[in-house]
Amino acid sequence: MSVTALIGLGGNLGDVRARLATAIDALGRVPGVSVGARSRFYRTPPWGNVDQPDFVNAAVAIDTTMGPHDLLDVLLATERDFGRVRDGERWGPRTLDLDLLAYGDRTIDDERLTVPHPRIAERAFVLLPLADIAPTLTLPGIGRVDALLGRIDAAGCVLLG
Ligand code: PH2
Ligand code: MG
Ligand code: MG
Repeated sequence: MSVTALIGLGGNLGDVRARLATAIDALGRVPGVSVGARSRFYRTPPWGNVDQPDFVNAAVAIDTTMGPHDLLDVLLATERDFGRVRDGERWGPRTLDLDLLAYGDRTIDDERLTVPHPRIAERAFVLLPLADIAPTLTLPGIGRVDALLGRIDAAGCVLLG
């Protein structure tokens, strides 16, 4: 049985766009993971801590036979493989961030994982790429991607050609 999971990708240190593309390829080589739809890439203003470089963000759909927590472990390991250092600074600069946005239609809330990602509805940098790959998806407890995107200000986010 495989489940479609949605992963949000981002980063703002170094050549992020190339790194995100390489990270997507690396995810596709993980046993039990196959990469489906990929969004375009967006340059987005930093959210949270605004005193840092712009981000590049994207999203991918994967089909996976892995459970959500094993998948989280894969995402964290992939972040480390691509130079991510967790220094405790919340919302600070990073080489690669891989967020599990949704896991099928499941809602999960435990000490390791909150799915769907709790701040999706506020974040153009998540919703814009998500709308490329799953505009009509309803995120359980949150809403439909295209409707959510219609409610927030995505000005300042730029599609990268
Ligand atoms: N990620 C954050 C904090 N702020 N801002 C943008 N534009 N894009 C991000 O991916 C991002 C952010 C924490 O994960
Ligand atoms: Mg994040
Ligand atoms: Mg993260």
